[in-house]
Amino acid sequence: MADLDAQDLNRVASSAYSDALQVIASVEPRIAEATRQELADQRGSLKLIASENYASPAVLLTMGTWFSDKYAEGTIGHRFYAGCQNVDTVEALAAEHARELFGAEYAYAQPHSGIDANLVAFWSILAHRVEGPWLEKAAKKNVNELTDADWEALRRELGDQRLLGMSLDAGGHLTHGFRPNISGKMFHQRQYGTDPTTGLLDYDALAAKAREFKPLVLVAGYSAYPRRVNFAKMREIADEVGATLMVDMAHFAGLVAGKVFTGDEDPVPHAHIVTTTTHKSLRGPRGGLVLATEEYAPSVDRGCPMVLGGPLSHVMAAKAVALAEARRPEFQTYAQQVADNAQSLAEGFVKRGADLVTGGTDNHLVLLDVSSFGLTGRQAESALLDAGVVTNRNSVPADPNGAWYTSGIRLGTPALTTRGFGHDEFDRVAELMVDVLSNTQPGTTKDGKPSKASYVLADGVADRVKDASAELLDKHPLYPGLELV
Ligand code: DSN
Repeated sequence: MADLDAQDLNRVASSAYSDALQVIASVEPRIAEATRQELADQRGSLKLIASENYASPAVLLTMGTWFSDKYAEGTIGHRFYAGCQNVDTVEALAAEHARELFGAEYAYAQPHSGIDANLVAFWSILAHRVEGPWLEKAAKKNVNELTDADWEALRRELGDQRLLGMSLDAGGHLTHGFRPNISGKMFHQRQYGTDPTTGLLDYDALAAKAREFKPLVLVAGYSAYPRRVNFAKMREIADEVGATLMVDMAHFAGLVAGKVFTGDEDPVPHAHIVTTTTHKSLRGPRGGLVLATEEYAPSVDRGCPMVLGGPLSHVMAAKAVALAEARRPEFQTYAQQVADNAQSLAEGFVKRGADLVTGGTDNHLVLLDVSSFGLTGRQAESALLDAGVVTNRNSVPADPNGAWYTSGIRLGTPALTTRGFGHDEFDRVAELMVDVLSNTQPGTTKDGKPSKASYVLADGVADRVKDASAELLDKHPLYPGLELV
């Protein structure tokens, strides 16, 4: 198998998937049919969701096994269940690949998702910085030895800690201290934003806020900020105020793995703890991962039982496969192409007069402000979908339309780059999107009032764009050679 090229692998995967779908159909044919349809839909649309990708058949097939049936709470070699020797192998390999790929001192492959990874990180920081010293002072080995009164006092102290993270509308994530999210409730939180004129991070303003607020945790990283971050500066700010620097690199982990982000832009040498998902630009299975320095490793290793239950062993196996793929030289070529393609996409919009947050990009995503087309993000997202362009609406900084309707459309290049799209194709994608948006008018409610949701897409545009997209997609098939029978 190791000698098969991608085309041959897809051909071999054809029989695996075709047979698997027959097995599924023997129990619930509608699920088999939906699975076939999902492949057809993904093949036939321009996927520009910045957080999505197409994992390889090797990664996908790894998830469909009997590892799914095994409980394995605990850590490698120290499980609460018997018979975990193969799960130990899998988890150790996932951690080894992650450490080698990212140059991390320690890796923890158990989190099921990004929010799980972030919760593990938060509680590891609290355990290391608050609970540990508290127990030491009380000369206790663990919390079970505390009196009820001491336990209550420790709980109050754990609940009295501060977190500073990037605000959602500036491009941060829900889990970076957004008040409705658990991260905004378990910590006293403050948020930093971007410069209102440039849309860029203002490190001086951030440092001033950190000095005033003195957080225990400074969170860096983003879901919708189209620029690189200087993590060396972030670490300086964290050190000055005594904060732990946690970086959530879920969106750009592929660019770190692929050595596009190096030096000050690589979070791993600068942060105390780095979290990520494995399915976005990293192109693995849906899941989470935590990297840490030796100092934080023992507390991260307590992710289960601190935050997590049984790990998803089948997904950890797929993480190991995806991380092994990301260690290959061709992944670096892919990652560079992701960043180059984002530039092409941004330039394609700018030269056609569209308005981009920060004026461009230097990572994998572009944030298009659709208010210049007279549309909300919701209207733009829907009109684009009618034309076979899959995006997601997103707030822009200080968004007048709020987080539901929004004024932005977030676009990313990881998925279509996996299909083989390059500079010219992304320029054409920008052209097609501008065609849709400039031919869409805001609609009205049933009472004739202006609506933020309804829209009117001019006749013929959806078909015109779908035909043009089909030409691009046909030249770059998804899973070429994979045919279901
Ligand atoms: N839902 C992910 C994204 O789209 O960025 C983050 O959680």
